[in-house]
Amino acid sequence: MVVHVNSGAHHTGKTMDSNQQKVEANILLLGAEKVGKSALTVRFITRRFIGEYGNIESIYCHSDRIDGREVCFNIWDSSHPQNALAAGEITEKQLQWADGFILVYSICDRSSFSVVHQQVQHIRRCKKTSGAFPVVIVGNKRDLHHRRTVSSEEGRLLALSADCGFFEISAAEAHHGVIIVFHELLELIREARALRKGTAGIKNIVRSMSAVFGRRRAE
Ligand SMILES: Nc1nc2c(ncn2[C@@H]2O[C@H](COP(=O)(O)OP(=O)(O)OP(=O)(O)O)[C@@H](O)[C@H]2O)c(=O)[nH]1
Ligand SMILES: [Mg+2]
Repeated sequence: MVVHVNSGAHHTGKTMDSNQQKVEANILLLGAEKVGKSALTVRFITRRFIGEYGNIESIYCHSDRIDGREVCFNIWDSSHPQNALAAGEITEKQLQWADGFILVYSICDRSSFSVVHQQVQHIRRCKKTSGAFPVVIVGNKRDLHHRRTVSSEEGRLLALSADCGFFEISAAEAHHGVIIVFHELLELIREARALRKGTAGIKNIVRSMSAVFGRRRAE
């Protein structure tokens, strides 16, 4: 079950991304169990770290003003499937819903890094998301660096090889790193939209040109 929660002003307008208009972004948080998906989400929305979050799957709507523009974040804080065989699995519904992904692992939990590895491969294989589809990989629990089992280099290398953003943060320790993660993903989403728009524009020009020249040749 997915619970919908509103935070701040609620928006029902459709997604727009031209000057001074409202921007809406659907962000899906994925990753293994207990890596801090809910901690990141709650930190971003409330600026607080409350310690325990349960494992309720929710979609939060959170409004913000960034560079004078109104932004509505729809954040799906997913729960990881209990079934080990389904580890790394992303449902069709999630793929269709999301504009961008935050893939979270814990730097002290090697198996959670493997899950992110599988998830990033799954996303890159998917038809809808092939090409410039925004993903940010997050190594969480940086405050527990004395228990680290995944090096920063491994995380950075995975992100580089899959064309993703990468950050190591501590949702427990600081609010700032979490904000940067969400804002970076928003930026990538906006770039991807602009790219798709540009490609669509070029396709239309080519279509009209071939219609004109095709007709002339036939005359
Ligand atoms: N030390 C430390 N603990 C953290 C950090 N982020 C989350 N935790 C703790 O890790 C545990 C799991 O955090 P959650 O946010 O519930 O993790 P989750 O990925 O949402 O877990 P599920 O929804 O059950 O899959 C909790 O005890 C948190 O307090 C962090 O940055 N540092
Ligand atoms: Mg959770």
